[in-house]
Amino acid sequence: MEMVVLENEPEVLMENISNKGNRDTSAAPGLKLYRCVAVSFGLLCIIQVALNISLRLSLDYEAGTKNLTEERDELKGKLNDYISGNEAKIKTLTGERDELKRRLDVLISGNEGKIKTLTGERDELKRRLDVLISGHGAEIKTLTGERGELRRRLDESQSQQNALIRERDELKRTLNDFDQLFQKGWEYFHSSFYYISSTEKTWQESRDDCVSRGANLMIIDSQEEQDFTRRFPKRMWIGLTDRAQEGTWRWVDGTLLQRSYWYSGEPNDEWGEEDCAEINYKDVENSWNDMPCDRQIHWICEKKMAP
Ligand SMILES: [Ca+2]
Ligand SMILES: [Ca+2]
Ligand SMILES: [Ca+2]
Repeated sequence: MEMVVLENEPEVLMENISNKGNRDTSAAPGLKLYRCVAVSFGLLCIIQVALNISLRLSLDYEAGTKNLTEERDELKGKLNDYISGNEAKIKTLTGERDELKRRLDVLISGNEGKIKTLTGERDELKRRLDVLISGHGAEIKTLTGERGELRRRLDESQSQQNALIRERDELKRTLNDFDQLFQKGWEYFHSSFYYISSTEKTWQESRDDCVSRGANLMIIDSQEEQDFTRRFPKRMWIGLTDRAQEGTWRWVDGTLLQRSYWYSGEPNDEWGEEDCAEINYKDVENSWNDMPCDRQIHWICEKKMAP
């Protein structure tokens, strides 16, 4: 319809132009017609180009729209697929979760029962253990006491044994000493050994000899010892002297003379200096005499042994 209208327009236009030409100029009718035809053809060409452009644009628009629609639909389909896929997945996962939850509940309830049982068993064991421990505690206490007593007795026995060993060793030594002394001609009497010399020396030399034998000159401190000296028919030095202070008789161990056995009239300090004592008068109980210390006679040593 538009084209029809447009096709009629050149005639109107030409008429208008013709009219205008008539007003502007006074040219020939043939030229006017030619102009009209040319103008009309030009307009027709312009209109045709415009129509072609419009048609092209229309076709492009339709194609673009179609493409966009298709793309949209495709995307929509994909989106739906994606959603439906995810929904299925979520559904599956939800199902699996519910199943797991159910199994977990079952498991928990099963474990609760088990835990309850185990707790009961544990408590029972603990109770029995306590009983056992307390029972053993008493037993241990008793055993500890017995062990302590046994240890004490063992220690006692050990110390007794040690004492016996010491005693045995001491006896062995004593026995050995006895044997040695007997072999060297010593006499044993009342817990002492006595050595009676076969040679003669001064009082000091005699004393030194006794010391060299592990003894000293005899100290007479009992009636029995005094009687013992009478067995040997010799003049013998004994360990008594007043050299340090005249008239004050001391034994060689430093003790003062208490009980004495001087012969009648002795000590007389005869010759001005008689400061050493000897056994002289063997035929009587009181047999002592003071005599100058440098005289040489026999001597008697005494070695006290453990009683
Ligand atoms: Ca003595
Ligand atoms: Ca004297
Ligand atoms: Ca005298």
